[in-house]
Amino acid sequence: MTTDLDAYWMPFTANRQFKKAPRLLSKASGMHFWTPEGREVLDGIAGLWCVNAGHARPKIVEAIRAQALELDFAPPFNMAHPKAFELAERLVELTPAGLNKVFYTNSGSESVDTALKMALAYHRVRGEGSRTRLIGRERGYHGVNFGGISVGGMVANRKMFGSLLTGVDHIRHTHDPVRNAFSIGQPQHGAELADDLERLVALHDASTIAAVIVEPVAGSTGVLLPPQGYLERLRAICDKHGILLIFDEVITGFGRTGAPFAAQRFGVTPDLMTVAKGLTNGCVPMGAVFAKQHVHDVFMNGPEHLIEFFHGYTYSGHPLACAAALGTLDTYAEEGLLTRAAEMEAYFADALHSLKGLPHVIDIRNIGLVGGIELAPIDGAPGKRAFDIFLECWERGVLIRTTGDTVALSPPLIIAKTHVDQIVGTLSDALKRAG
Ligand code: PXG
Repeated sequence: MTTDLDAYWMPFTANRQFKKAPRLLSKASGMHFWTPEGREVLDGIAGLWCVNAGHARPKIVEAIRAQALELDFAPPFNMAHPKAFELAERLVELTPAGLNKVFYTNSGSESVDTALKMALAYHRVRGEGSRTRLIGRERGYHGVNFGGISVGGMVANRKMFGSLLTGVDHIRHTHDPVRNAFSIGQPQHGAELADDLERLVALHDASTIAAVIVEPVAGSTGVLLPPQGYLERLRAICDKHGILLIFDEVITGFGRTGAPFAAQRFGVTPDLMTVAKGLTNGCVPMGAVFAKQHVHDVFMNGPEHLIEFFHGYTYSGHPLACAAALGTLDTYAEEGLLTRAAEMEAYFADALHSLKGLPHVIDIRNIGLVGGIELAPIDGAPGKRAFDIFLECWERGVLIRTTGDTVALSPPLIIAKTHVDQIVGTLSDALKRAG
């Protein structure tokens, strides 16, 4: 057992607070984690929105083990290994129509920066090099690399890091608790917020804009759903002005909203789509960008012996990641997990919305197997109320996640109704005790 916690500088963690009272996880299986002391903890957040098939699934474990023995690494530039192609073919069977080219990365952040670079290069190779502007959205989260924080909309992730990318602007976020609080599923009001893109077109001119990136459902910034008609309108405005639409599906991909991808759930297809997390069930780091055929094809016009896109990572399409992803896709398919959230949605929604009326609950949001419960902040201590609830749930054996004063839930898609009851029951007790 590790005793010295000093050397490890932890990511996105209050290091000093954590090290005074560490929360360690040392084992996992199915819906559960265990602490080193052997305490069982129900996983209400699929690790970190990634372990969609539950923990330690045999097909995935075996695929990784066998791959490590057979081929540990193959260079991805000018060389390849068979599973990278096999996986790509399998993936494009699942994606929305037309998104049939796959570029591999190692994380969501890398997927986002890859997609942004693809969008810029796409316009340039087709002779519209003036389209250099990237548009994000307030309250967006697109990982932590420079491209992602530039188009992202979380001030804490941006303010420390200088001038970021130049030529970036943001459309308004869609969170509107005054009109939409306690909506079940997609809120009714706010499709017109997509028109904010027209405002930016009027300001900058479409000829300067390369792409717009949004999360179909924003996760990290508090589970914000697209108002009915909003994504359709954004798609139409992008089409009208020749702007590429990028969906960041790092959280929503692989079954989270009840369809393989949120693009299918909402019936709106982007030009580029970023994924990570559920691609390998969180077992081996991997991300990907899916591109529409026409985006890919404009790159394929130069001399055949030249590299078409000067981009890639040493670990793009790593053999262990490809094997893990293939094992993951098998598990998803055998157990119908990519549509299971749709079957569980009504039960999950009823359970969540039963928390309405408990102390401090000011909004509840849900779609598929994603839930957000927003609490009124403590005066002068934003985030503290939700964090106290998180600690209380942890003590009572349920792992939840908080962002600001919103509790976020995103359980593994294998969840049973009894687990839903346990999560919501524990939250309910914690909320009542928080009084
Ligand atoms: N895009 C989106 C939409 C994400 O949610 C990333 C990109 C970056 O992925 P990587 O693999 O580089 O971390 C994410 C990551 C939370 C939470 O608590 C969510 C994420 C990461 C950490 C915490 O909601 N999402």
